[in-house]
Amino acid sequence: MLRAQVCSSGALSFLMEAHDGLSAAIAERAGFNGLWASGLSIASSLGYRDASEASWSQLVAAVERIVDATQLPVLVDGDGGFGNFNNARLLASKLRQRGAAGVALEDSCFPKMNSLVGDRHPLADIDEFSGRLRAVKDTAADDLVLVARIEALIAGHGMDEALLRAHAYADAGADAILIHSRRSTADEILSFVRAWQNRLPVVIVPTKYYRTPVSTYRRARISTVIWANHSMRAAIAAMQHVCRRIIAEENTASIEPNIATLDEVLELFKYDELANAEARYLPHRLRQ
Ligand code: SPV
Ligand code: MG
Repeated sequence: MLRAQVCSSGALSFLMEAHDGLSAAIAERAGFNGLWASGLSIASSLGYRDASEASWSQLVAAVERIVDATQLPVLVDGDGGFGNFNNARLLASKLRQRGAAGVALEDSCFPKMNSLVGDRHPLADIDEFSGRLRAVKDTAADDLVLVARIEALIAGHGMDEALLRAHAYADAGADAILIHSRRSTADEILSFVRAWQNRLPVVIVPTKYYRTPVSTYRRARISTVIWANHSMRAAIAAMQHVCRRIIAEENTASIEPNIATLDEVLELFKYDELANAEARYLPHRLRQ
C-alpha cells in the first residue's frame, strides 16, 4: 500500500507525522492513509534532540508502537541509517520485523543534525551512501519501500549535486527520491523536479515552504507530501496552554471544555473491545 502511495506519480499522496501510538491513532481517525514516523518528532517526544541522541533501538521501539496502533502503512525516517551500510541494513531488517512499510535514508553523516537546524550538514560520500542503499535493498527489498533522501540543497551544494546524487541513488536501487529544502518557497524543489523528470517518484517535506498550495505539487507530478512534525508541534502548543492555565487558575474547570474527554480516550483505544474480551475469556468474578 505504501508502495502504491510513495511510488506513484499519478495521484498525490499525503503522509502524516506520528511519533507514538497516540498520534498515530489520531492521524488514522482523521482520515490519513499513511504515516511518517518522524525522527524529529520521535526524538522530541522522548525528550531528545534530533541529533542522533535517540538510538536505533529506541527508534524501532517507537515505530513498533506506531505500527501496532493503526492499520496504516508507516514510512520510517531512518536518518542516515545510524552508521555505515551494516548499521543501515540492521536498522532496515529490524524495521521490517516490526511491520514498517518503508524506510527513508538520508545522505547525512553520523551523528546527524536536523536538516532545518544550523548550517553544518556534511554530506556522505556518494559511493559510500549508495552502498548503504544497496545493502538495505539486498536485505529488505521485497518488504520495505526504500526512499533515498538527498540533503544536497539543505547543505547548500546546489542543483547539480542534488541531481548527481539522485541519479546515483536511483542506480543503487532506491524506489523513490526525497528531495529536501529549507527555503521558504518551493522554487528549488520545483526546479529539481523539472530537471529530474520523474525518473523515480519524488517525495517532499514542505515544512518551511508551507505557503505553497498542494495544487502546485499535483501539477509538478510530485508523488508524496509529508506533513512532518505538525502533530508534535500541535501537542506542544496545547500542553503549554493547559499547563499555564492550570498553574494560573489552580483549577481545571475552565480548560475542561477545550481538552479531550475521557470518553474520547476510551474510544480511541477501544476499551469496549477489552470489555467484550473479558466477557468472553475471564470468569465473571474476576471481571472489572
Ligand atoms: C523529520 O521529520 O524528522 C524529518 C524532516 O526528517 S525534517 O525535520 O525537516 O528534517
Ligand atoms: Mg528526520
